[in-house]
Amino acid sequence: MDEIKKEIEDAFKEDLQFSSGRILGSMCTSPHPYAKEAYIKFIESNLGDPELFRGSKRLEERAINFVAKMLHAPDGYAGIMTSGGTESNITAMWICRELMKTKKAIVPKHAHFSFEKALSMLGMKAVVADGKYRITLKDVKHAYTGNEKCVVAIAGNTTFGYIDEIDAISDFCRDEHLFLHVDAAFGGFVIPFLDNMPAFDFLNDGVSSIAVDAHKMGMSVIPSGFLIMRENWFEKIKVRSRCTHTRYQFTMLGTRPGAAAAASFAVMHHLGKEGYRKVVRACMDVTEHLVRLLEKNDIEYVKPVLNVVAIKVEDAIEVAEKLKKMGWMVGYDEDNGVIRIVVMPHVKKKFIDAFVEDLKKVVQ
Ligand code: 0PR
Repeated sequence: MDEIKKEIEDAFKEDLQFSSGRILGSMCTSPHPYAKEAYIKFIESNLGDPELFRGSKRLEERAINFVAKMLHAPDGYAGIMTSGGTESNITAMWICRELMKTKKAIVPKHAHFSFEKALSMLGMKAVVADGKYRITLKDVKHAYTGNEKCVVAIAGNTTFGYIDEIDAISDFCRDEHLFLHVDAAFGGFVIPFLDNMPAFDFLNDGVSSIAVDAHKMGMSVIPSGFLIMRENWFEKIKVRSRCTHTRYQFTMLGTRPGAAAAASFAVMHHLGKEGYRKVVRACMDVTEHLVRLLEKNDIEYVKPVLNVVAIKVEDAIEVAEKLKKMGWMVGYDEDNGVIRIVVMPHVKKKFIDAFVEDLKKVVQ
């Protein structure tokens, strides 16, 4: 027994901790203490059989409601909790295929690789909309042949944190009767709390569904994803769930953690909009600090719109590898020639200062 405990302790020590300040390339962070506490309390709960866990189910509904309101979802919306952006995007594509009877989707070049998984599983094909850092309506129109019925747009893309031209794309999708899924897995808990941001959510009447993760900027535990639909199109993927205490399931997963729902409810209702605004403001403050240091040292970067900074480098793999040897974990995208810093709440100014000193040694 002691040996097992020791092995667990050793493994835990081997894991990097967000508090070390060394993790600069992750979209996750240390969950809020309220989320951790609720998670442990509801550790046994299974939302695959919600009749047994009615309290958890209620907290899931309350968390979904918080996210839906934040996204200005209209009356008649429906939502589910998922394990994260990947499951939300797969489910959205699944519903879209069933609802629109389509096998094609217009997908931005900078879309997260979860769409590759989704389309492969669903026997669908991507029609790529190509744009620099983000896509505009022009890029969608360029890709559109008249046969596609599904469009994906991103609010906070993985490499650059850029927001596609969702308002204009939404008008186009509404007029052409296309399904528009917005992947706001990252941006969903950032954009609503910043000023002068474009409308990316259900305020655009052509937006059909939105994916948002609370385990990214929502400060909740992993796995906390949300998928909100303008109408209850989850009916399209409903299956009879024999031998559970409920008749149907509307989710990709069967057994699902009620603990994630309790944790998400706890942190959302504890922080509220004002609390999230403070979290986001602090991250943007550190982002601006990083940008000033890059400017000062003549290091090229892509001007950030959210708390994601893509730094231009000659060989992204090599730079990331050298930084790793110095103890810094950054994301890299060799296709776009950048390393990526995600300025999450655990990324403090003092870590950025030390990081830029080392970055200078690597790139100059
Ligand atoms: N959509 C977007 C825009 C994303 O950036 C991501 C993940 C997803 C969907 C998928 O979300 P899940 O991974 O929750 O299913 N983006 C991060 C990335 O690739 C994921 C990540 C998180 C990577 C933590 C590293 C890491 O340490 O950058």
